Amino acid sequence: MLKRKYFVIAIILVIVISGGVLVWQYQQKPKEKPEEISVKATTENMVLIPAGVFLMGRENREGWSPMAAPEMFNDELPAHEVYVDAFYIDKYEVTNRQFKEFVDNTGYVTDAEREGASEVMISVDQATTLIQGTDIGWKWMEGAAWDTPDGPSSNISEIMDHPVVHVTWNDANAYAKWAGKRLPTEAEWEKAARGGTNTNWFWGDNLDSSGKYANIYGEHRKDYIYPAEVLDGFYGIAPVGSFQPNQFGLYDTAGNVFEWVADWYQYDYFNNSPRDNPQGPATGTEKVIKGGTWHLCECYIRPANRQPGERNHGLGFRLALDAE
Ligand SMILES: [Ca+2]
Ligand SMILES: [Ca+2]
Repeated sequence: MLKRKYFVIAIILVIVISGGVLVWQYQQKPKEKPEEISVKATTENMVLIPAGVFLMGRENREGWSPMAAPEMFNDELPAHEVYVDAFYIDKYEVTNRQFKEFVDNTGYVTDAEREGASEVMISVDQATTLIQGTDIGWKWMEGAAWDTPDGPSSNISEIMDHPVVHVTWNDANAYAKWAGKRLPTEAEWEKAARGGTNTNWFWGDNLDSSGKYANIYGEHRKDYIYPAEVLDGFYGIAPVGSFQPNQFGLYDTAGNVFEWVADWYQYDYFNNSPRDNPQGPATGTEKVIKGGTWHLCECYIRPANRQPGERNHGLGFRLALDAE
């Protein structure tokens, strides 16, 4: 009888212990990774920029700064030779339509939406910080975000082909990962924007007929009237591809909206940057933006121009992809 009792206890123990082991094993099993939501990267509407060297930064050339003192832009110095591998880059700035597809597919919430506000460019009577010499200025506005770019009562239904704005570097990077691409490095971006030239702008050393190529703020300038051939005809952001492209077939590398690149910003980075495929400083606090924007002057739309960025009404991005 006693033997049988021990046998039953032993069986129960075995059952309990194996049950416990099974539960433990289940708990140890790595949680299944949520499926990465990403679209297949294609090179549609991208241009292949061949490998090779170019002159990065600003040479000492006349003609580029009727609106600003050159010393404001000394982070563009010295001009130096840089080699970059071949890469693809978008012909156009990423549009509201494209960004909406990303948001619709992923449920992504931008930093401006999470924080509830962004910096809007608005007529001077409503602005808190004026853009000198113009009829426009900044206002930190609650409810402004990528899909409400002029504030909470606005929407993007009529401007789906405009570049997306009010996006942070992190927002742009999240979009890039979803698209299976990446932000261009600063060197890649500048090489692409230069279109094979060393001149102040991709069309030459003087403003000349810049209204054909670039959306800047001539329409808002009040204390200086630009020549008619510099005026571009757009008071705000233009649909992407509204102007003549550069020599590589890229649109809006000069103006329309500033564009995020991958690199951290460092004022004197060109003093010690590597020659081959520079990736920017290893660390930093702000990322670089390139190409100028619709609410600033021509100084900012030179390919050499570089500055740290913060999300606002005049800042978007385009993407790059490694060439095989
Ligand atoms: Ca304009
Ligand atoms: Ca641009």
